[in-house]
Amino acid sequence: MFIGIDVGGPAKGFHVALISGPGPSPDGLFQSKEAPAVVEYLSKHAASPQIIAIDAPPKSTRRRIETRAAEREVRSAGFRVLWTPPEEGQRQPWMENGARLWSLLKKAFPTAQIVEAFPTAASRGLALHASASLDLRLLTGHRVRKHYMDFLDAVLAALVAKTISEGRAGLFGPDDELGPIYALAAPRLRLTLVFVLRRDGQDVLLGEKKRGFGAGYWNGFGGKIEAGESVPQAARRELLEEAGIDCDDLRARGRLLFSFEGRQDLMDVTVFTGQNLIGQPRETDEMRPRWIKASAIDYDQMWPDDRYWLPRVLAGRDIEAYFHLDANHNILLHNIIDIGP
Ligand code: 6U4
Repeated sequence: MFIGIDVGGPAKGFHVALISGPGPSPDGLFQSKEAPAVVEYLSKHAASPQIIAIDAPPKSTRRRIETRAAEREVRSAGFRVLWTPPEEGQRQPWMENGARLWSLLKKAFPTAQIVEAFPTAASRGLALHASASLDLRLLTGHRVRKHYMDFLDAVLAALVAKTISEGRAGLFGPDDELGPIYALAAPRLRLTLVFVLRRDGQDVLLGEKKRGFGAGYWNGFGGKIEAGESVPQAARRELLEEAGIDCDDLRARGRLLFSFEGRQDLMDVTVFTGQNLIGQPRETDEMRPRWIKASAIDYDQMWPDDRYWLPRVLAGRDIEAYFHLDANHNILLHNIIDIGP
């Protein structure tokens, strides 16, 4: 039996998800504002839990002067963390709630492994090799809609618990003073992709990729971010290497996440546009550049996801998108969000 618990402040309380079957789907949800009620519920319905994953630290403050190692690692993986405050700092009510729950659960279930989880990571692609189906009948009850997001985080925490038992969970900060943080971590490859525009965006510089990943497709210019490089620095370096030009007004337009069927890792691409071209585009070993009318782009010659998101970027919108592709580059799942301006 695997249990995930989402911890909120006094108003929201605790959201609990149980996974008791062999699959990755929850079969029980529970909510209460009181930590003892959670223990009582679990004692009745989860008599021998193997792993309990809680999305709050075991203590609401830390002793050391520096921030927690596990939180720093989660942060450097690109995720927003809420820092555990130092002892003399301002305690956060949800962390106090969490610490109370941790100590009650340790007493009630001395043989269970109790861990800290980072479930909200699903939204940034940490959970890409995990999927669960949620039986919508579990969401019955006229007030439950208010709790959807918290239940989803509880389900994700329960999935973290299950993934730990399978040896597949990501572990951040093994030597952290309060213990490590577990997440459904997929290793990621950080990449850039630049579209240079001309005539106020009427023309866009595309290139035919001559070799390597995506060879044969027309695309913008970009590649892997190297160690020690910022994302915009990498974008300019790749533009120079692949098209022989520089651009000094690159602006990030969004983030694309790609995963592939049968592969664990994730491509995390930051997309830029710019207009201040320095130099003349020229063919390189990697790319054959050409100015194309934005209104006449042949999307059949590009990655199949491009038709979904590139028109938005060229129209000046900022986006976030996720695509899951099979080995033949068919899109199996997608999710596009217009984030402005
Ligand atoms: P090497 O060959 O190691 O120098 P590098 O130039 O560092 O490679 P590369 O060319 O493999 O990296 O980078 C892949 C490029 O393809 C990046 O600009 C991102 C882009 N890309 C990857 N998947 C894409 C997709 N599904 N749709 C898209 N661009 C994609 O439009």
